[in-house]
Amino acid sequence: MEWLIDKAKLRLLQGDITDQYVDAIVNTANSSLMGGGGVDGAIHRRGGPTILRECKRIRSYDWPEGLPTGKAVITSGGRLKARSVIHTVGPVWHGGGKDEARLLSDAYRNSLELAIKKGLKRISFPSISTGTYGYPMIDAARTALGTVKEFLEKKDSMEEVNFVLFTESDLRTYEEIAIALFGKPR
Ligand code: AR6
Repeated sequence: MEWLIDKAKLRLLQGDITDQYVDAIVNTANSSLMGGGGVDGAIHRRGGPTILRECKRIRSYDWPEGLPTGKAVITSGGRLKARSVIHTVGPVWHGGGKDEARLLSDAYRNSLELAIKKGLKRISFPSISTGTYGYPMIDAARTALGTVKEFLEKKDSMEEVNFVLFTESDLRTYEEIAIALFGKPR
């Protein structure tokens, strides 16, 4: 499904984020930036060792203590089809009372802001925090889509924002929330 928000296309797709041919894909990293499972594992596996090398450099120059939750950094895409990878850290779900929604929103907004700063116009997100970090899909979808909508209404240099959901049921959840927030798709 697809919507137009100001001048930008917002699309919901089912698939593997590492297949995306865009300016940047977003990685659901952890604060070590040293790789992991899920999206993070897939990106490093398919993107090759350059990405990890760049992450190590970012750790030693910019974030020696690790990348805080909600922040974002950028590396090249290595062997991926995507030109760059934006690494962000989503919150671990603790039941909703630990500022999770604000931190999740920060992860999306800071990723978009970094993309714009680097002149990148087409970006693909996975569903941040809804795997290993245990964030409930419905709540995550509401925050993810609401944050992107607000961002696109304020800034007009982004051309395309895709959400790549791994399963059909995750895609349906995002679609329901998107229809409630944006109205009928195009
Ligand atoms: N493409 C698209 N979506 C995917 C893919 C893929 N290749 N693989 C998994 N998903 P997760 P998190 C979905 O665990 O919850 C890592 O070990 C998955 O179904 O990747 O933010 C990091 O190093 C889920 O809905 O990220 C961190 O330690 C969503 O992507 C930690 O996990 C996110 O799942 C981050 O946990």
